Amino acid sequence: MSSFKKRIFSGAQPTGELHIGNYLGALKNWVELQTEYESFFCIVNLHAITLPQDPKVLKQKTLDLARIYLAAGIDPEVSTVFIQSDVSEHAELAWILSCVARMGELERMTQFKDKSKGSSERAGVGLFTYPVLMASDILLYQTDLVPVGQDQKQHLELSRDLAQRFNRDFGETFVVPEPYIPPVGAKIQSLQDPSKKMSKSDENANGSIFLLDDPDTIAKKLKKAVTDSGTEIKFDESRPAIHNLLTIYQLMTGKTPAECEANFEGKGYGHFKTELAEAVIEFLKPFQEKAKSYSDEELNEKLRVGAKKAKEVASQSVKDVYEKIGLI
Ligand code: ATP
Ligand code: LTN
Repeated sequence: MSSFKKRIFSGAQPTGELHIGNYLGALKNWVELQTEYESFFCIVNLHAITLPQDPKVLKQKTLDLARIYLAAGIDPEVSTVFIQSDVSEHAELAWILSCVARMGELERMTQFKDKSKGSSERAGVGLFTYPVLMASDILLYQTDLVPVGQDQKQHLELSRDLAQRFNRDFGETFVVPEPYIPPVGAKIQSLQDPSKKMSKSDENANGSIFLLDDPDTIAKKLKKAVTDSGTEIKFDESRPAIHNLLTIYQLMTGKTPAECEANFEGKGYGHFKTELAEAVIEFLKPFQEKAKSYSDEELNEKLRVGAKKAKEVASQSVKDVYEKIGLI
């Protein structure tokens, strides 16, 4: 591992099924950045349990997410890929940072407000302190850059605030991380409601295209996708449904916005949706084949190696923190 490279860290939760929003907003950029940076990609199973999970399903989903990371193009020979709970330092630093974070700043987190459905009486404490664990993930690796979708921006700001506060109170300890939010694709919207983001936790499966959906399902979901009034197929912010579908087309084909618009000039929505479905199916085909090719044993072995590498870095940070705050 070269020590000249800056670091990136990111993660996804092993809950639900990954959709093309997760891919276009996050994973695609992880893959693109992995050689330029020293990279750590984590499966954040401790974050997953901030909402109820079936233990057997969680275990399987954790391995399935590793499969998705690799199929998307993350190369475990280049990047460190691991499971969060295999590196106990994540939970250790989270406790320390929870003594640095303030109730007020956590109360302002919009994800907590959404996921607790406005009722803090019944919400788990872990759901409330979720962003502190996320800060721990990031700060442990002295991360420079965190590639995430738009929805994680507020959490990233909290991570920066906690790093700065800790550095101010105890002396230079943490790198203050920067978010990397892609200019296009940071917020892919639901196919059924373009005012909401495409989400794993949406009850309506027609709103999302999952990375492992078969061609028929993809074509059906796109056929049912809502459109706007008007007929032109153009990038127009005031027509969010078509804008969203065109963004997906743009990112899946690698065409420029002008090429995308030219491609559909004078064509109707039906034609556009068929061509979009073909592009998505074509794009996902090699990915789906690759995902099937890894055995559980192979994945477990790669994750074991990843955890070992991650722990070497994380344990240094925890030691430093313990010294700074007077625990050792
Ligand atoms: P949910 O989709 O249920 O809200 P999540 O955001 O908790 O799930 P994660 O698996 O933790 O999902 O997210 C992985 C990454 O995908 C994060 O960087 C997140 O910002 C990004 N992401 C999630 N939804 C979208 C979306 N609709 N468009 C772009 N990026 C997204
Ligand atoms: N909260 C993130 C997942 C996550 C993460 C991280 C992302 C947990 N720890 C550290 C980047 C860096 C989400 O996407 N829901």
